[in-house]
Amino acid sequence: MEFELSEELVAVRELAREFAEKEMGPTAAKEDKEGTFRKDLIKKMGELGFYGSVIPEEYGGSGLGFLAMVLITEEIARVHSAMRVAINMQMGPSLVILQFGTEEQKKKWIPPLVQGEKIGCFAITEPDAGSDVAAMRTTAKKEGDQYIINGNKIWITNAPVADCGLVYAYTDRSQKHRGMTAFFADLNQPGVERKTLDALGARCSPLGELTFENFKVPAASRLGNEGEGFKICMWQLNQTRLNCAAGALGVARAAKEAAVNYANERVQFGQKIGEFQMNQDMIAQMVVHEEAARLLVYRAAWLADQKRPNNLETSIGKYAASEGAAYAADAAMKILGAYGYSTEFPVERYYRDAKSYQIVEGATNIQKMIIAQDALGYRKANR
Ligand code: GRA
Repeated sequence: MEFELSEELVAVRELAREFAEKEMGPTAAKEDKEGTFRKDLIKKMGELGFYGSVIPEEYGGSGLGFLAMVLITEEIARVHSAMRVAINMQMGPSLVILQFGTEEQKKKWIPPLVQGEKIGCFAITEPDAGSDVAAMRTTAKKEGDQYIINGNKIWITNAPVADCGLVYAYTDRSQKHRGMTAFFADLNQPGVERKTLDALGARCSPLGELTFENFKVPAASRLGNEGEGFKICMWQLNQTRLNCAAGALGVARAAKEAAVNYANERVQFGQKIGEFQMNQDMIAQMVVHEEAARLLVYRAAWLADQKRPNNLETSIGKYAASEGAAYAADAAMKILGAYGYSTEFPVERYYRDAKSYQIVEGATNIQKMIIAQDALGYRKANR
């Protein structure tokens, strides 16, 4: 078993770390308070190749792989978790088009997504379809050489700003999940209404609703065949889930670093508070949760780079990393006390951002369900 990263991967990680610390660190807190959308940074990250590590060179990527994507994502999330989300919005749609799209779709959409020139998104969730993806109500009706899409998507990252995105809808509801179809649509067209929504964390990552009212998309924007949408969606979630897992690692690490630094400086009752065993207990748990999660997330990425199934391993990694991040942020707040609770210091941001990882891309209970049902032999996760 090899635990060393290649020189190339170490260099990619350094590049992402330096970029995050220099270009995001100084302004992350202010932007978070104001909910600033940094389109310029999204472009810069594209230019540095942060979205293209899983995309072959012929479509503008570097082909470095999933482990590279995980390393980049962790470094960005450690400094500015909301900006990690941007990686998923550019990379996720690109990967789905690469896997299921026609040559024309690949050439048209992947390069501008990977470069950060067009802002991407994916529209799965609806008011009555969160964990239960198949319960969605959006429909796409074929009329001649186009589809007419009607429905309402909610909690969609980048809804207020996306140029284009994956849209999942039913072409035949009577077929249940086998009647769902995937589209990659230009969203700057009539029939798309947007509404911005606020949230507790990741406040620089625009969130909102997309309402489709007789939204006409050319039949050529369908991905795969009619009825393949659910399968495509599950495939997509397996990729984008890995990015979330890596983001959670970054937040866990940031919270641990803040707790360790503070415990080494703060003196109470005549000694550094790191000397108190109850704080050591929390620091030990933070370290172990984070390191265990990191190995699990790296393993899931490594499997993807070996072109081997990794649905189970991704769910295990995402569960461990998001719970690890939530534990670390909670413990850091206990160690920092009022300085943790204060909006003048970064730990409260880690705390708010950490919560998102227990919810997005399959909530913790969905990951547990996938893992347990696999272990019990009810439903294989890697199929
Ligand atoms: O036998 P079949 O042909 O009918 O196929 C079944 C199954 O084999 C069918 O789907 C197939 N399938 C899969 N195929 C390939 C299921 N899972 C997979 C897979 N991983 N790969 C139906 O299967 P089923 O198991 O009966 O489906 P279900 O019970 O309806 O749903 C499964 C499940 C609950 C796991 C699924 O719906 C799910 O993952 N839900 C969570 C939804 C989620 O993750 N939403 C994320 C929203 S987007 C987001 O959060 C953006 C965040 C952005 C950011 O922060 O980066």
